[in-house]
Amino acid sequence: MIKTVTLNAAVDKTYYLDAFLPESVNRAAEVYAVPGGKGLNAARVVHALGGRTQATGIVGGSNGQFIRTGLDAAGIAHDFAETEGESRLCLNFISRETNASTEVLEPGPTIGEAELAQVALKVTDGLTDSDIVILSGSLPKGAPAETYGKLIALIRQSGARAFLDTSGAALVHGLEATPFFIKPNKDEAEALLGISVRDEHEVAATVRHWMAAGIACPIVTLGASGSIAGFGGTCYRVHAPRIEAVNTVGCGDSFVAGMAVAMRGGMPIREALRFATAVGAANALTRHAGEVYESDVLRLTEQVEVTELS
Ligand code: TA6
Repeated sequence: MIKTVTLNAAVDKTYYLDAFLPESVNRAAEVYAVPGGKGLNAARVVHALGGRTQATGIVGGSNGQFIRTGLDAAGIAHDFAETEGESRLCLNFISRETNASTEVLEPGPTIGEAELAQVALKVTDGLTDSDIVILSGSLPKGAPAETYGKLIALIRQSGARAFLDTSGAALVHGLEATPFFIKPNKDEAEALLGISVRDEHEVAATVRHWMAAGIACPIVTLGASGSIAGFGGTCYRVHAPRIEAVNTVGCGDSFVAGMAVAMRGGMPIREALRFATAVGAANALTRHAGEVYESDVLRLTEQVEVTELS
């Protein structure tokens, strides 16, 4: 089982416009609304890749009901803690003229200790040492910065592997619980370590630092050019395939989902990195966040290069 935890779940609305002009009336040519938030994007991708998944986290109000209904329609199992507030909208405006994407993310509802206690029970319910739990996205208002750290400690007690995809203070405190997998980008890595990282060798040094600290699979993402990953004491340079992106929102979430599916399936690390990188790139070829086609993944996997860094 691959569980996903989205503590600040959203309705993701994507607007395609001929052009996106600030200080003007913009009329959308196309509008899409799907259950969103990084964890739910990851759940959709795990499901699309044939993985067994369950989405949990916190939802509320009519947007929360939309999220539940949307996951039911997609055939994705879910078990959320309910909050009184309204789950947020995350808006993405895409200009057809330039393909530029502008996101506006609402803060979402303020949650309390009761919701956090409820979601902790749902996260650990039935967990075994073969399971993976993906904890993704920003923390909602009211959730202490230590929230992910506490959940990771509970996950580790069950023997399952925790994949953490967040930023800022939530990542700093989450790291203290030694998750199995992290994927900060270069800026987040610099902020975490309080250093400036000039070249790939210095990025690799940060990956080695986190492996030495007990993170089994730390990855620093480098945007369109790929990533530098660590596993089993070895560092790898991963080169992403070149693609014509349609909508890049959700690529990071899809990459995490790909890594979880690969590692849950026992794929060797080089293959897992190629597969997950292809999944992230495949997400950019579709119009919606958290949407991939297996045919794209298979084709793109052949185009991903993984080399060992000495
Ligand atoms: O990564 C894309 C995305 O999941 C969007 O779909 C939107 O839901 C946003 O990120 C939420 O980000 P946050 O960090 O606030 O959880």
